[in-house]
Amino acid sequence: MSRLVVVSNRVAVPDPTGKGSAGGLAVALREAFQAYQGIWFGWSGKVAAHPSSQPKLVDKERVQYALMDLTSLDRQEYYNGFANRALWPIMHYRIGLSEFSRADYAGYLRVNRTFATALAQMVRPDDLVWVHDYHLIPLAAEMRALGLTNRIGYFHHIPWPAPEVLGTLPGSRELLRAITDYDLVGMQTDRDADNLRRALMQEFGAAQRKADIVDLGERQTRVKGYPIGIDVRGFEQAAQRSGNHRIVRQTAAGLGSRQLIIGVDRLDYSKGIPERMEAFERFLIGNPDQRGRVTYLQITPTSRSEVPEYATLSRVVNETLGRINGSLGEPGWVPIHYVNSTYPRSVLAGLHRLAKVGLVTPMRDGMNLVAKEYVAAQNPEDPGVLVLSKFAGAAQQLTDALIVNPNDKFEVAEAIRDALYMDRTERITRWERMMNAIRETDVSWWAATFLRDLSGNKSLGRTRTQVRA
Ligand code: GDG
Repeated sequence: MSRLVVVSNRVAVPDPTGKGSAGGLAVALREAFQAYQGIWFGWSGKVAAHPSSQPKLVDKERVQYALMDLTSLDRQEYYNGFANRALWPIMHYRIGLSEFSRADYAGYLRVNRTFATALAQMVRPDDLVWVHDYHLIPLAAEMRALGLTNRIGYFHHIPWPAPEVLGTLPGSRELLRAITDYDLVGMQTDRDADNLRRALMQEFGAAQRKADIVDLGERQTRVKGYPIGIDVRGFEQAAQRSGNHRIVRQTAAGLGSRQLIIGVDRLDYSKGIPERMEAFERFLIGNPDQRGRVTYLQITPTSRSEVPEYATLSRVVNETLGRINGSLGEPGWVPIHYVNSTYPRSVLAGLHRLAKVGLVTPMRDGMNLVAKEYVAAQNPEDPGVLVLSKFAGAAQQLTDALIVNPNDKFEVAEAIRDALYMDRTERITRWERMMNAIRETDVSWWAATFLRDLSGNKSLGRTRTQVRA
């Protein structure tokens, strides 16, 4: 039986106590690992002065976790540097925020090579290899250089920008070349898949065969949209059972008759948090009767705090928040509640269910799982309304949300108002359609569809002669 080898930047080894919340990818892959015996390879998250070239192995149920440590220079150059300061902003169309350094890029390639060398010793010829995300774009190329002819697939969790935007990044041509060493490349949306295919055609004169196969002469790569889903059933059940949770009860009691508006995002400039706060401010200014009647709760765990642009964002968010609460708040009413804690999924589900409006207004997002979680958590008899950015991948599927341009705070303010005033019949109709969409493409569907395409399409396999020296 062929095994499934998953590779991602960070590896989520299950908590020995069974507590703790499984991260998104862990949930996504849980079922895939039921169908295959598996290995999950990646960075342990730890830094060591002299890391071993072999991974530390931890066996848990059907999965063997293979954990690599990095040096602090690796972490700085590969992770904080090239992946998060150069690639992430470009992929999110923020050319001005992208900080390229040759040293970081060399570190990025070095860690990919180290991972490929360690993997090459573990992978058997008929194993399926599934690589995740922008930290590891060159991994297949490094594995091919070591002679591996396995089926290797790549899923890109974040947006893939238009060729003109990607082209501003030094090294992007090399990354494009490297991505063709995958047999299958999955994107969140057809639009992103189209962006990558266009870049390959423009840079290398690749021909497009059939709808989604790009032909570069000596090799072919399939580039296709696979919108990632959530565990709809699990989230629905968590929301139904959440009423007794202390934080959910206290939040409900604290609201009294006020309506709750919710936002849940990592502290990241792609999520549009200060812009959203300003849209809410605009809503309160334009609708003075709503003051004291709504509370906006923004849950924002901090992330990537070692990257300077994130420290700047943190300052901007705090200033915006302070200004709005100071100017519009009243004794006994704080317009925006902002918390940086991380809550268990069950609490998040319960808070989503309490909220009459889900505000998901990223400036750019590969998919945005929060949008789907908000929908799944609603009470079918009295669902809330999702306000969703047109620049989230989720907007391609959730067309019954109130779709907005997050750059226009007046438009977002109007959508907040429309959401709060929407009658129950319309809320139910919209919610049912969105629920159908997320049920049809839940996380099991996503993993199974990607793996079926990766394992099933014989024409995508490579022979040794196609492997570059
Ligand atoms: C990347 C892409 C793509 C948030 N706060 C807490 C918490 N979360 C959970 C949410 C959700 C997840 O984190 C965030 O997922 P998103 O999709 O919204 O965003 P990214 O982290 O940027 O993820 C994105 C995704 O990959 C998957 O492919 O959709 O576009 O950027 O599940 O609920 N979870 C818990 N406590 C929190 O306080 N337990």
